[in-house]
Amino acid sequence: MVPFRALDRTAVISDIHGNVPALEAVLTDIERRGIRTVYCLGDLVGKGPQSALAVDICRGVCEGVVRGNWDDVAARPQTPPSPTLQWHREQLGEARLRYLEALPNSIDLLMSGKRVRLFHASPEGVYTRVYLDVPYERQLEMFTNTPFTGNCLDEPDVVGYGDIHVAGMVSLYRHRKTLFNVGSVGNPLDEPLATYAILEGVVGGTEKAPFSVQLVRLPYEVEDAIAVAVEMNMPELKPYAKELRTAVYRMDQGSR
Ligand SMILES: [Mn+2]
Repeated sequence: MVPFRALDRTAVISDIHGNVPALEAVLTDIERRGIRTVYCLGDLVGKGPQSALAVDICRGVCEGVVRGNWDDVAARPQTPPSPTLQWHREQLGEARLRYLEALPNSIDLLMSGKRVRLFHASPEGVYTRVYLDVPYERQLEMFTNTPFTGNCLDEPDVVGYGDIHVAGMVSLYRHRKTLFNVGSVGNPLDEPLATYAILEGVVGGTEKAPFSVQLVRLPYEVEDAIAVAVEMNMPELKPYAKELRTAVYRMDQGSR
């Protein structure tokens, strides 16, 4: 039998969107499993009521955080100003907005000899959305090096991302690549459960060793999260509450 080094586990969370009850449920679950390294793939803020607290918690807990589209949009003043965005910006305050603006685009790790890349939406930028069930060639483009990801020597073997709020995994076996989406902690649009991923392997290791991706979905107090939004008189409360309860995107509510 080949002796392997002990395996490390890394949690990858994303799309918290100011939902602190969901974030706390996920962080408790991570801690209970004895996992100490957490990365966050962006969209800490917006949509939900507690953006400021979500930023402060993630900043304290996460080894690395990348910028999402909501983080990017919240960081700049709008012309003309959107009242909803303005509400979230006021909760955050100037120092947190500057923190969000300065977040990196992507993070590269080496795990069990595999190059793992983590970003929010796609290698094109935070605003280019790619669903998991796009054609094979489009899935493959998620592995390209671009000015946004930084032009590293090698393309990644594994890509993990957030943005779509739908967790899942695709094997691009013809190219020996794995694409996974970690889902959303605070605004899931697949099942009304807080979702995140766990990577297991030898961190920094170039040797061949086991590598796995696990998707975790866990119940949390959805009604507590809605109650916080009610208490804070958050704008766009109704569609938010319905999304949390049903995990159906507000634009699709009529058709599903
Ligand atoms: Mn998002």
